[in-house]
Amino acid sequence: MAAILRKYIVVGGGVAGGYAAREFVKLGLQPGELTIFSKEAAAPYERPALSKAYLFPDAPARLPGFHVCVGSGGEKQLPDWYAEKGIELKLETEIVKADVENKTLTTNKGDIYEYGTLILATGSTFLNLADFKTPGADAKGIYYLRDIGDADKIVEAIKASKGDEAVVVGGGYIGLELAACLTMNKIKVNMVFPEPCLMPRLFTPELASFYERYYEGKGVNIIKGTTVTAFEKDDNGHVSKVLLKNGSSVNSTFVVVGVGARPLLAPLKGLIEEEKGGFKVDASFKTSNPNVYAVGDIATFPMKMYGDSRRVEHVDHARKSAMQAVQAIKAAEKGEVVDEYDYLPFFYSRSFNLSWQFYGDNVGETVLWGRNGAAASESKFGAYWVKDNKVMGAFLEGGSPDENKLIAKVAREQPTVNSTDELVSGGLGFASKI
Ligand code: FAD
Ligand code: NAD
Ligand code: ISD
Repeated sequence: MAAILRKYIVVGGGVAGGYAAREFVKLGLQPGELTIFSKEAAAPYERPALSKAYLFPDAPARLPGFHVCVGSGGEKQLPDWYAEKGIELKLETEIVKADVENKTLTTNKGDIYEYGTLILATGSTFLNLADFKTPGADAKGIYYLRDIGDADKIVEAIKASKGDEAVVVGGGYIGLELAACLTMNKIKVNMVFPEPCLMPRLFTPELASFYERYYEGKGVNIIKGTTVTAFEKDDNGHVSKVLLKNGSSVNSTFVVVGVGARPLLAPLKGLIEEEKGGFKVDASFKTSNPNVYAVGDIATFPMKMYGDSRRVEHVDHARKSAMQAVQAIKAAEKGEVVDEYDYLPFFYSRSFNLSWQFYGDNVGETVLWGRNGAAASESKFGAYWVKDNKVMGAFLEGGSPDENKLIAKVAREQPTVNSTDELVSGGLGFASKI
């Protein structure tokens, strides 16, 4: 079969795929030059909405409301947008085979495409408790969340729940956001995670104590320091009880699991150099193969600010890395080079009436401001991370857009501090002087 030739191919129609399309259009794209393949049935959308407004009991977000690029204030790219720009958007089409010598890709439908330049944007998938061989992990009533299909199943389970308690497994992003959404839907939530505090990859115990108390105040039962050892099923194969390592158990017919993600490297795995679990790329997101770029969750890129290399599973980086790769590709065609990617890490979450943002690197000593010890208060508070007298990271709960910009500036500029007292007393005022 003759291969279908395309100047550019993007594999993955998620956040990075959608932002790459916009950047190609912005920089000049001829009809027929670009094909985007996505396993999903929906055109690229802002994935963060799935663990937030999509699950709200009132006026939930639904497509086409959150197609990219609305999450960053851009135009909403409906399927017609791709057609109007002459972009072939092949939905429900998986790339199952790649040949980097001949620059070809094979779809699950048997079509063969040949690319000039390939951008890989395949994202991640959730870790499944069945992979850890947790007994009963195949029971009905256990949900995971990555895409719209998963979110729809959770919406149906919320509708069908009849006063039973739910268990949320994991104290990371999915755990935090799903515990809040289920509670908003009047479902009693038990949250189980192995660490001593919530969101351990970012929060210190002191910082976490605020969120833990807030969640408990909303009725969430937090069970820390233990894991699920097994799920019991009823005669219909539906989960009925969650057994924990600490010897206790929770009767529950509704379980949501968020125990981390794994980057999807297939079908290029083994054909391109890897580093730290992702495809190794340079500062323009070019992989070890000069015709192949990798962006978003799957890319391990040079973190210029910190002199190391990292893989980042967050939306801001997915958007920016996609734009950087397309700019680099277009520049190379003119014999030019783009500035190196110089990423300032940015993580955020929203749940209940809470909204926090973090910028920079969470290394060194954490200095909390705006709260007296562990006394829970809904007033504004934050934290700075200080290493070798430099402020490396900044966190703010409840900040306005302008205030969040201030803490981003601190993390970017890494000001020197002589004493942490000035951070505690200055709080946000310290940031406003930078
Ligand atoms: P994705 O957006 O996952 O897109 C990858 C796409 O590629 C998918 O459509 C997938 O089906 C497709 N694909 C994979 N393999 C193939 C193949 N072989 N052929 C064809 N198509 C393929 N980050 C934040 O910073 N803030 C948040 O609030 C936030 N909320 C989130 C909420 C949820 C529920 C989830 C799951 C993630 C959230 N994230 C958030 C993380 C963020 O969404 C991801 O980091 C981001 O989507 C990564 O973009 P990506 O394009 O690399 O991957
Ligand atoms: P995560 O890495 O944020 O959290 C995983 C959590 O799982 C850990 O904190 C730990 O508490 C828990 N855990 C690990 N092993 C466990 C076990 N055996 N039993 C019980 N708990 C266990 O991952 P996630 O929350 O699953 O999120 C998945 C992906 O989605 C990530 O890429 C994340 O960045 C992304 N996401 C991001 C946001 C956001 O940025 N606001 C929101 C939702 C999802
Ligand atoms: O970045 C985001 C985010 O947190 C969302 O919920 O993008 C989405 C959009 O705002 C949805 O419209």
